[in-house]
Amino acid sequence: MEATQDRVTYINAGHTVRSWLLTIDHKRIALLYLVSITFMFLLGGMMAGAIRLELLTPPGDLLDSDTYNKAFTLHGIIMIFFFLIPSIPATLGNFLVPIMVGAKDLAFPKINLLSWYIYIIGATIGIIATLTGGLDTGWTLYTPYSTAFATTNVILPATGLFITGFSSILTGFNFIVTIHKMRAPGLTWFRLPLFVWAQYATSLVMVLGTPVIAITILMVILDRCGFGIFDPKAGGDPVLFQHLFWFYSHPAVYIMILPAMGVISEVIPAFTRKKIFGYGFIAASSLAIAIIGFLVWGHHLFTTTQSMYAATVFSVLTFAVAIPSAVKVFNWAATMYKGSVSFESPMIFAIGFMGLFLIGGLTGLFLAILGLDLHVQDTYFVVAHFHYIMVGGAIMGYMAGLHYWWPKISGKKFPEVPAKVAALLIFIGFNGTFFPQFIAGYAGMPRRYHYYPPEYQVLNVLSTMGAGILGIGYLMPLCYFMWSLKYGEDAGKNPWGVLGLEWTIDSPPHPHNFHTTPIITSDPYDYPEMAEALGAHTGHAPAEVAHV
Ligand code: HEM
Ligand SMILES: [Cu+2]
Repeated sequence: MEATQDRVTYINAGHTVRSWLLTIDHKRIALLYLVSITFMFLLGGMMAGAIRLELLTPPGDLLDSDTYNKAFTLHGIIMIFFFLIPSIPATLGNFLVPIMVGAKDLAFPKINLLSWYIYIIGATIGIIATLTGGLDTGWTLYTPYSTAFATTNVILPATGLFITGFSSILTGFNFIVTIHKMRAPGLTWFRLPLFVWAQYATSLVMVLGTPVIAITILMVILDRCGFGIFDPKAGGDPVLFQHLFWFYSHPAVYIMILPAMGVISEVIPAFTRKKIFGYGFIAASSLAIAIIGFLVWGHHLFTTTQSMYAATVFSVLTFAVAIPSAVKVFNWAATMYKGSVSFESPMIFAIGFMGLFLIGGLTGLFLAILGLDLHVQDTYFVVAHFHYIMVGGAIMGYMAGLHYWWPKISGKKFPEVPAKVAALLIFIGFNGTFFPQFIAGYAGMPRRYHYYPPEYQVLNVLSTMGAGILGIGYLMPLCYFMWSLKYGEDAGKNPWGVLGLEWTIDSPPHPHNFHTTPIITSDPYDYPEMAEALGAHTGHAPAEVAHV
């Protein structure tokens, strides 16, 4: 094998800061995003830490109420808009979609760079807004609070969000065109890796949903200037805002979870050495989620002026959208059934994803029951539910993907033992943080208060302890990934011995990915065929057989 130092890779192709800031290589742009969103994750994590410390004791002793409001608002905004929405698509998606379709780059490399700059401009405005007074409306920016009552600066952060939305739209648009037009010869739609299908479905939601939130935010800005769209004093309707907000923000949940599902669909067959069970169903369920996801926003308005009949329809549709998710979980489990499962770190994260996402999904069904929602709406039950989806699900998937593809991205292996420890700490810390919140919420503890009756303290102490463990778990990968860059062994083309076009090229890849355009002659996940080719004794493919 050629040593990494001797050949041109996308990393050593240029050394100047300029060569990074003006790059149009999708792999370099993926790294620019990786660094930026990691910074935002740390920032949002610090806010979470402040919230948890405040909630350690019943009285509001650490943060006063105004500061507390700002802390959870900024935590939510940073984690959702500046970390989780871009996370998998902008890093792993940017890196892998062109490689997985056998192309040199995305369809519009310059637009890809533009979308990073737009993200940076939006995030910078968001940070300036934080430093100049913050925002206290909750990440949901509900009217009339955000329009008529908030004393903080709403217009500046709203402008930041408005701008950031365009980055999402451009990335989605780039992926859609790439997947339609740039597939290598022989790579038919039903030979695409499921990660690409998931990115495709996500991109549809990004392109169709994001303009709605952009316009809604613009309307909030206008209302603050006295327009009267949402402000009842001026003849507006505050509930209209909730409809528009959730028309985007429910689908946005799928922007966060679909890419993670795509990662899991790659990792499970890889470490089970089996063909994925029900390829067509998994691909179709991504599209079904993207489409039905647009029809359920009313489940956030069960306790508003929405009519009983509308609420019933939204309840039924919410149950319906759970079906394609369940199809996926079933198919992953069926893939593992009787497979030769091995427990490398990406697989541990993936199995963690399955368990946590299942709890998140099932508690979502509790919330879709009209009577039950009256009881738990705006309590910690809801906070626990969405963290099971977004952190237990989406971030766990992101972690699985980062670990799985890190050797490809960096060309280096990371140490397995600390990675397994991190996966376990994250799993334990996560459940420690958020499981008690189901109980506290069900017992009536409302969200967004910094002051609570003493009977909830035990559960809150458990939750804060869990958060400490979780925090350590999240910091560990940062350390061993950095360590691996300097001290890690060379990964070679295919360190896991798995199938997939990305594992046939160098690690880290050449700036053009492929030396010759690949020609695809078989289906993805053909592990049985691979085992046959190897005489069925190891089940692990050397790099040469890892064709698609
Ligand atoms: C990517 C990761 C995360 C996302 C996307 C996320 C998202 C959110 C959102 C949307 C809220 C609601 C804010 C609001 O009520 O306006 C929230 C609240 C909260 N989050 Fe997170 N969060 C993440 C990670 C964490 C972590 C790691 C912790 C704990 C260590 C945490 C602890 C909390 C707490 C305590 C609240 C306060 C809820 C309240 O008072 O209403 N979050 N989070
Ligand atoms: Cu929803």
